Amino acid sequence: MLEKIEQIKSDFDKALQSIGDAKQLEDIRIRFLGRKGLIAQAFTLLAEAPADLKPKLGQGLNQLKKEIEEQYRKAEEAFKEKEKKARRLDLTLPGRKPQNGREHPLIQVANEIKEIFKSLGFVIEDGPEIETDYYNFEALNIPKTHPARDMQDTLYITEDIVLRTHTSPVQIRVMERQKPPIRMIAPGRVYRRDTPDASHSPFFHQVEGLVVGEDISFADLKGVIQAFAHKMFGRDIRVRFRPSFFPFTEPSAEYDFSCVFCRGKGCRVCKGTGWMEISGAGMVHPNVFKAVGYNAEKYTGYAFGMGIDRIAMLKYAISDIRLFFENDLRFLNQF
Ligand code: 2NL
Repeated sequence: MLEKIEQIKSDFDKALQSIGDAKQLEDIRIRFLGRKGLIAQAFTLLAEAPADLKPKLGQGLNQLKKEIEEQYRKAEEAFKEKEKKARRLDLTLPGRKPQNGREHPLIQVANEIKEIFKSLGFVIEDGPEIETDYYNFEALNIPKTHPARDMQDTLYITEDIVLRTHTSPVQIRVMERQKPPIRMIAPGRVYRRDTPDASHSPFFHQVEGLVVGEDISFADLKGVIQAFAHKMFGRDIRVRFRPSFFPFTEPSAEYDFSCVFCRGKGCRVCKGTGWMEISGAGMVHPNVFKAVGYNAEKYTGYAFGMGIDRIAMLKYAISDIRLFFENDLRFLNQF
């Protein structure tokens, strides 16, 4: 029994040497001082010891218990002190650089586009992304049979409510509440029912422009698009308009910029043509003016669209639109 007491003492001393964390400290407490620990066990054995030895053994055990309790308390204190020190701020350590957040490249390009149009006298307007069939199609002279209304192209919420497929409804709402002159752009997110690939995404970003007044002409439209091209991509960029058709403009055109990569010489990106398609534009159709209560005899106006994602892809030579929406920091950190 005396040997056992010695054994417990030396085991305890050894255990104290190896305290690495709070769990090990607690394990030692349970192993030696716990309700079923080694000391409690030794007290149980004491009951079976010969009567004449009991007082001496009892004294020894009590002594052991006291010693171990005292040493444990000290070890615990030392451990806590050590932990506290470890947590103390070391001002000599080199600083850790926090990762800076930044604007998403599409936001940067949208802001750049907005600033350019602001400098040309345009005001910025916005409106809902969830629209009625009326604002998205009907008021824009898009007939019920038009393919754009097809379930294939439009994301429908109900028969009458859609995710806007362009930002034109914003212009309709502005014209409904304001008389000409109007000189505005509507930037924002638009939705199409598309399977994503390098050039398609079910949502993307568009800026539409609208100017309405007396004697607004197609020449004004050409001048504004040209000014935009020069401010965005440089003075050497040329602009061309080709005849086209949209239900909401008459006449309608599509416009191209000379290739921003080869500056019009012809390269892989422009497929050797020297030109890149940008978007569409035209003179506002009289039926659109009628829908918003404007006198189509008195006022004329032009409208145009452009894709923010497309402009950003040209500006930064990005070949896959999906990169904008994956939020991969290896991509985003480059802007
Ligand atoms: C495109 C490019 C375009 C418009 C948008 C517009 C808006 C109103 C009235 C008339 Cl309120 N037009 N917007 C015009 C021409 C082109 O977007 O290629 N769209 C299919």
